[in-house]
Amino acid sequence: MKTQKTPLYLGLDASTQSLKALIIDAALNVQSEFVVNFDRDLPQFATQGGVHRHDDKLTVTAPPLMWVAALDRLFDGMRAEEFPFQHITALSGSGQQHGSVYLAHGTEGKLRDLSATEPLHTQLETIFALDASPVWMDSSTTAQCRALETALGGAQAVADLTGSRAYERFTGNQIAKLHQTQPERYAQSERIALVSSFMAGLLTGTPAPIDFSDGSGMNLLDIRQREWVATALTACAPDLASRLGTPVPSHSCVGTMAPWFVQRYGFSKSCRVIAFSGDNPNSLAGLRLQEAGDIAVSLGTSDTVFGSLRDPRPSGQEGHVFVNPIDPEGYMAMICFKNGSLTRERVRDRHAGGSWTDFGDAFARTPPGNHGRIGMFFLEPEITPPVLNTGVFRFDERDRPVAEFDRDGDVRAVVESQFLSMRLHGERLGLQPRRLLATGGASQDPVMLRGLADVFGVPVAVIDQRDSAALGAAYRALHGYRCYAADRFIPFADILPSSPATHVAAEPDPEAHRIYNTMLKRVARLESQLCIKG
Ligand code: 5FX
Repeated sequence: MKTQKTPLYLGLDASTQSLKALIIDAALNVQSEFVVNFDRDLPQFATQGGVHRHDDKLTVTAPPLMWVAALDRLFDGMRAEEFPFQHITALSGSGQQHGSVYLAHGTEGKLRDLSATEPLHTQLETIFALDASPVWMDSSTTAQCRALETALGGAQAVADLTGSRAYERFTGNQIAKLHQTQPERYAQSERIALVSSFMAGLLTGTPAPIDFSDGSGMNLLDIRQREWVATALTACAPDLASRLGTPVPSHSCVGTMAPWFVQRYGFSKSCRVIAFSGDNPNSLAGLRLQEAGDIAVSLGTSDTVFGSLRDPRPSGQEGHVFVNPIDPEGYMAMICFKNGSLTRERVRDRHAGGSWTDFGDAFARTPPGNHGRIGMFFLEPEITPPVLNTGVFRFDERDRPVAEFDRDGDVRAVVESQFLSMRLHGERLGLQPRRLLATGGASQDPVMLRGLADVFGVPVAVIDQRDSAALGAAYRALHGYRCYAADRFIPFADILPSSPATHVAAEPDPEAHRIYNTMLKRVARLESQLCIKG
């Protein structure tokens, strides 16, 4: 490897399936990337897609020791390629959100007394009070969610305080379940970390604080006061505050690299570790969505909409508000839609012979507004809006249910209803788009770009940003380091100018947009009739 002498900034991404490192220089150029895939490279942990699915079909966990072994493997691989660790000025990271790591009494001593001749994972086998960490795919805590909502005065009350109603995967509910079902394990846990703060703690050699942004995915943090909600902690488990530690702003410097990394890999003793955060907050940083109104629409297997905002309106029904990872005064909203690309593909396969070109032709044969017809395709149980009964729900121009549309009508309906739903639920949380950045597999498709521009009434740019979480972590390493060096918060935009996506791929058609404004109210009404029916 060519020795790179300029200061480097490293972003680690501990995602569900892999651990990645992405390195940038001070001019924001990506210098190199390395990856360890859990299933392929660490077969001894026998994961599938990085997780273990349990027989009850609801419990999903990952072995936390695997994440330690992955760090050994990643850095060993980089050393084998003569990576210049000594030039890394600062490092930050990203973790899959919501997952929790239970550290037994005595962990701090073990982190302090590491021998540089041994890998981490053989020395840290015994630090875990629980060797199966619940992750974000777990949905086994419905009873704990209802109990939290009852304790705090209902779903809207939980959302007003913590940014989201009680969700099964959110960490507070996971902790409550552990305390109720395995109290001895809870008692053994001296610290409880998120995946993000756990990884940061390995690097600094001392348990690292949870950052405000990833901490917002726990149903425990007051997103306005930026402190734990005492009633939520008490409702989940006793003596929880000391186990969680004090949360910190996401740009905080949480330490320097522990001696083990300095001795074994040649990191500089002064290499700073900036607080790690969740993968979605890091993606927001990676796409540089610092301006309120810059909203990303990620069109993937599921669709996600997220963006920065100043005046959030958390909903007791859907979506999430997190503290913003790059603006300590701000917020980010995020909404997940389970019926994304796969659902569009199923309509394409049925009506366009599997061809996106034919799908596009069918879309173009019907006018915006589909002659007043609305069709909602919930081929998977939907998260937003919460609709459990799967199926296609078609309505005529007077909102009367109908069994079928013609093929062109179905094609237009799936695109329009999905994007109208995104706009509706985004607006409910306070997202007001100035422009959209489309990312993900389907974001280059002209049909999607036209639909997004017309439904939202704003220009749409396409941004092809793979590894946005790792890149965001590298950006935050650079930004956090500059804040640390200046001893004050420096606006992210002063260091990383706004999103690089400048090429507008679609401008809205005002006439089509007017039609969608009217349809939006009908979609809201029709959706609410379908919500949570099993
Ligand atoms: C967000 O709330 C989620 O649960 C997922 O996007 C995880 O963060 C994936 F890692």
